[in-house]
Amino acid sequence: MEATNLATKLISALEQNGYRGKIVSVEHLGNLKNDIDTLHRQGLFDAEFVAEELSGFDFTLPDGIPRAKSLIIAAAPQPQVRVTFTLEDKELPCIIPPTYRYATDRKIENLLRTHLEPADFHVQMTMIPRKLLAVRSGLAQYGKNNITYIEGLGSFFRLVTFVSDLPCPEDGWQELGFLNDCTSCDICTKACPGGAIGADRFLLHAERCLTFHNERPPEFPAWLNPSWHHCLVGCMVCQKVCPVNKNVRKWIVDGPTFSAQETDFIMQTAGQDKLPRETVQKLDQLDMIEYLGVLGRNLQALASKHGLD
Ligand code: B12
Ligand code: SF4
Ligand code: SF4
Repeated sequence: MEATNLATKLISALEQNGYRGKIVSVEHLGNLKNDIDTLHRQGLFDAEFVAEELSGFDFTLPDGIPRAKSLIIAAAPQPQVRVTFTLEDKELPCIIPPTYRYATDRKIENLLRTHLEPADFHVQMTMIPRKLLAVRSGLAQYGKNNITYIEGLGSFFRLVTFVSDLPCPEDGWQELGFLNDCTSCDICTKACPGGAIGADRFLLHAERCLTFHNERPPEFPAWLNPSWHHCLVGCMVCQKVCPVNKNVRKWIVDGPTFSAQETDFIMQTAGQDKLPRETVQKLDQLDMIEYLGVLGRNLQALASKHGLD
């Protein structure tokens, strides 16, 4: 099949499976790097953020795709998941925000492979700035809260990116765009508990974001009021208050319940090898294993808030 048709078919296949996607030329890898480097040179990033988050990006071409020609970005709609912990005999429901389900990354990768490999094309997942590519490719637009939005999905989707040797038929590279709705709105700015969405600049003050602190150990900084936490990890405030999310903000599915004994193990931050197999399976199913080191501390903050400690 001709590459142009295959690219069109690939985007349709993503849509038929409930995802959205775009393809741009691999030459834009340099543009993405340049966008990030420019902000870095302007001294707009906190040092801890640079060390922990920016260092995770890889702007080099993967060895596995020697004749790389395109970048593929895909969005997978995801709900909030409500999981229930048990403290003594009381239930503590906790929300896991959308986008913590890594499983969709592999599903999308498999879907792309199924279409590309018979035509001798290849894909490899890549860790590049995904919101930036989503907006530059025309897949999404920024909200003032720095999260990206897609028509019909609000901001409730996880982004994933790939490098491929599939030629890019046409390139819709765009200027950075943001939602029209944001021009006369500052609801998220006012609602953000840490003041991370500054009125002084568009770029998030990441070091003031609850997510930045509750995703990593060991202690919360002194300025962060533990009662602000309302999710197992992450934070939903700037997405829930946003009017553009009115049709998705109540999209919550129920996840597993953790018994009093399981909750106790997790709160003691027992290592994976010390947890019962069933508990590990439940956490794994939620893609929460990698957060095991912070779940106990976060649960403690939520328990205190609800008078359950
Ligand atoms: C680092 C990171 C974080 C950090 C920093 C967040 C940040 N804003 O950078 C922390 C830990 C704080 C964080 C928090 C969250 N994150 Co996060 N995070 C990432 C990660 C790994 C990289 C993000 C990144 O590129 N940062 C670097 C900055 C420079 O990029 P940027 O924000 O796009 O900045 C651009 C804009 O500011 C723009 N810009 C600058 N000036 C101007 C001016 C105008 C007018 C315009 C229009 C644009 C513009 O240019 C900048 C780039 O050059 C991505 C995964 C990935 N690989 O991309 C997930 C990701 C961005 N996170 C995600 C989510 C969902 C969250 C949380 C909601 C978590 C949660 N549910 O609890 C919060 C939201 C915080 C927020 N309001 O942004 C999703 C977003 C999905 C979506 N719908 O957009 C991603 C894509 C994960 C995924 N795989 O889906 N995250
Ligand atoms: S709350 Fe308002 S300003 Fe913030 S992202 Fe939504 S529409 Fe934009
Ligand atoms: S995720 Fe929470 S803390 Fe972070 S910017 Fe949004 S409202 Fe603020």
